[in-house]
Amino acid sequence: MGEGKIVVAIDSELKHNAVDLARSVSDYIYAVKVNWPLILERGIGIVKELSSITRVICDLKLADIPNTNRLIAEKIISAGGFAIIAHAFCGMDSLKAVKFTEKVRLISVIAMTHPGGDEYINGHWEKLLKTATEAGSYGIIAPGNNPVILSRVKKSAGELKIFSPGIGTQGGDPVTAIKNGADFIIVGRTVYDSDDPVSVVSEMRSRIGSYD
Ligand code: O7E
Repeated sequence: MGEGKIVVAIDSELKHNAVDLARSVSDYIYAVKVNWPLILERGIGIVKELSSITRVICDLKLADIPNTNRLIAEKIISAGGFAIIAHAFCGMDSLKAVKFTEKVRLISVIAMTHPGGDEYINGHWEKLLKTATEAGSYGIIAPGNNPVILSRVKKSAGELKIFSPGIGTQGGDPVTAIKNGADFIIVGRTVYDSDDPVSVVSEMRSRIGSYD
């Protein structure tokens, strides 16, 4: 398995087949993240396929009642997912239902990267962080393109791993995000829309190399 701080979000196969892409960049990355577009296209089997290449973070953005969250989480774990992303705003019981066994690595969303994030969720990150922590999260999602929130989250996050999207296309810079507290940066379009994903990822890895 590769190490480092880069998580590649594979949200589209318009340019590159997901399995080929994961294989080509696997030495430079920590994990791939799969979201609804890829799972709807390929089915849950893609999680198993990619798991033979690298860690697979399953970003289903679970945001439901506990029973439904747990049913989905069970499917993801049996498919071989490394971690599951869920929204913290549904509350403690819903998050705990995702972490139904010690085997689950739960990553909870506490703040977001897009402008709409400022309308609701980003004003509540402190409370959401508390819920995420008490639910037994392994990590949290905090915006890599928002230095103010990210650096505040870092000061309060304790042992939780911080995964930060918003790098590249959404304006965040990899090195700045890491300096502000990201343990891992999540990068999508900048990689999967590129003609040469290996160069993009290897250059990013060498830029952040001293922080690895
Ligand atoms: O902008 P890109 O193309 O680099 O893709 C970013 C990826 O991170 C994409 O899969 C998107 O769904 C995800 N993401 C955000 O962009 N912003 C957020 O606030 C949160 C996530 C994310 O992964 O959260 C998990 C819920």
